[in-house]
Amino acid sequence: MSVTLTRDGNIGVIVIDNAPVNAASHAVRAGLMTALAEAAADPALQAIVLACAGRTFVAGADVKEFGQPPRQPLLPEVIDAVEASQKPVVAAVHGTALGGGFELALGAHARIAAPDAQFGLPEVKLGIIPGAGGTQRLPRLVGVAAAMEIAASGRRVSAAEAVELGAADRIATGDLVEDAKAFARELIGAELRRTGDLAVPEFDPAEADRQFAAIGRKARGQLSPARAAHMVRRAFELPLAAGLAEERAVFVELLGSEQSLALRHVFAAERKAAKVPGIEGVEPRNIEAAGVVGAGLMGAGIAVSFADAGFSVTVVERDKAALDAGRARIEDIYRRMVKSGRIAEAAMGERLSRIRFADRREAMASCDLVIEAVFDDLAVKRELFQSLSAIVRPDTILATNTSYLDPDAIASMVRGPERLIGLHFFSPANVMRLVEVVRTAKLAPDVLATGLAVARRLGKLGVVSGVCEGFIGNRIFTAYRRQCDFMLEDGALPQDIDAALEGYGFPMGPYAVNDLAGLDISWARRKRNAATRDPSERYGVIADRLCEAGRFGRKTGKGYYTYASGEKAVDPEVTALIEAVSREAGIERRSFTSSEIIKRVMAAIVEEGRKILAEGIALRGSDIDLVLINGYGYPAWRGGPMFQAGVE
Ligand code: 3H9
Repeated sequence: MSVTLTRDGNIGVIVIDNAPVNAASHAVRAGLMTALAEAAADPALQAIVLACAGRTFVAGADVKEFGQPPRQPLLPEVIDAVEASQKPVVAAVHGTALGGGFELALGAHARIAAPDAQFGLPEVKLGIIPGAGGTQRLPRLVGVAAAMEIAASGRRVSAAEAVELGAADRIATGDLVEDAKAFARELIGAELRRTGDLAVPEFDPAEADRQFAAIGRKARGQLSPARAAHMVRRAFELPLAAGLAEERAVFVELLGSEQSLALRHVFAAERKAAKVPGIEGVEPRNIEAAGVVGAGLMGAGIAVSFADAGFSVTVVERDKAALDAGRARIEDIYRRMVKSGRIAEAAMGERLSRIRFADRREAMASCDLVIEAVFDDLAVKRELFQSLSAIVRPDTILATNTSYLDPDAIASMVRGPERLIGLHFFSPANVMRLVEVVRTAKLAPDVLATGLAVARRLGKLGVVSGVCEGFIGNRIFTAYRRQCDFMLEDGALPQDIDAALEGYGFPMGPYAVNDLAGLDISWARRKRNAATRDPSERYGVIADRLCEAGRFGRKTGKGYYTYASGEKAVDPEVTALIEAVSREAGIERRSFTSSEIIKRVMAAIVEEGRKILAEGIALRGSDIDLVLINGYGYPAWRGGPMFQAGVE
């Protein structure tokens, strides 16, 4: 690690070099203080550029120091020193200026950004709020509404948006540091614009109240977003010094909170998930051309996800009609993205142009990776892969998106079974972040490494799973649903269970989710598996009864709930059906409290999780946490079921 001061005429250039992400560790903070003092004392220097070496500007405080006693100088002191400098300081931002990094840049007198730089205050995702002036300085530049949104969401802001909002001053057109020096020269002799001296612009308090309430609702039990938004608003009410002191107190309070501990576990878990024994140092294969077989709901989502990430994509369907339907589905996904403002019209055209459509499998011949997303039937998949493995190159990776079938049984049909991997996406595949990367029995290490690398390039989180029925996620979900179904028979109602889980922090309870996804798919699976079911095991029949009554969920207007009015509503018919099932089984119904429901659900999850760990299906408890959080709506701020249970 080093912080250096070099000179270019009358400009001092301070460069932070602390790989990998230039975190503001103690050494960086101390180094910055020394360099600033040296630049201040040097009469030959009239302005200062603050830049970083390597791939990014400071990406935040050093999270490894959290939980340790604080060491002087603290980051707020460093930023105060930057802001107080008598010589203009220009921050030259490339990569990601996040958290303490963004705050450091806000302390400078001007900010210039590389065109692809990004800014953000992701502290809320660690269960804390910015602790080095972010909530106090940002609203002085961009106003309360924008600052509340940025601080509460933790999202990244592009360089262009940062300039538009006023958080950055300009975008570099040439070499970033050279442009920053030129900018610094312009500021020599001019009055310094200290962010902290600016007044927070007036705002509409009623609008801010509405925004604040919406932030609280969206957080579903997570405290940090509302706390961050509140501190932004306080910037309007307090002088800078008082605002900074209050912000710091909230930061310190939250740093010691259970939620922050849990979210920091998730942060570490995400980085750990990529570290898989057996593939250390193994180079992933180069993937540029991806093929997707099947353009149903899942296939279309997968194709979009690859096109979004810059891959060239070939989509194959069995005939012209299915292909046209698939193309329409993909176009529809993009149209909705444009409509919601997530992408521009031009981006839609560009991404669509990366996708070509074909009704013959031979079109896959030049692909580096082919993923199948066809009907989940073993015979269908085995035939498909047998034929595909004769069409594609011998080094082309073949991936199945099966949810429940045995990928090893599919691999046995492939020429070169060591190249068949499971890539289990979650629906909608272009939105959901989780991909289970399924390690088949003969899988080559570099194919596994490629699976993880592709997931990462798609902007997704790859978690390695061994082969078992349902892999990590659906296997646990099945165990959890079983408990819920038993509770229905024992006395709870769907709305009780959904309310308990929503109260716990899930965005939707399991029965509301089931109605949305459709009850018929799992019904078909249960019928297929009926012959092999252990008759001595308890089996909940309510789902079957609903399906027999034609209640397949929202698409039929009724499932666990009724949607007759368009809105979800409790249906007395369902209550009667459930009570009848209990009666038939001779069960005396009793009521369940929310905490009892949660206890039973979590115990079921943890019990199945322990089995999964013992069998080596998941590498670590934290991988199971990531699957539940990113695939099933488990609230991240609780850290995950295994974290809660203390299972590593
Ligand atoms: C904060 O700033 C609080 C302040 O408001 C107040 C202070 C008083 N510290 O993610 P990657 C490591 S809170 C230490 O795989 P990428 C990471 O563990 C902080 N280490 O790379 C990994 O190490 P390893 C607010 C960190 O290219 C390596 O860097 N900031 C930190 O996919 C590579 O990481 C954030 O929350 C850190 N802050 O993504 C930003 N960050 O190789 C968190 C990363 O040993 N970071 N490491 O496993 C990120 O979002 C991403 O890492 C980043 C790079 C986008 C920067």
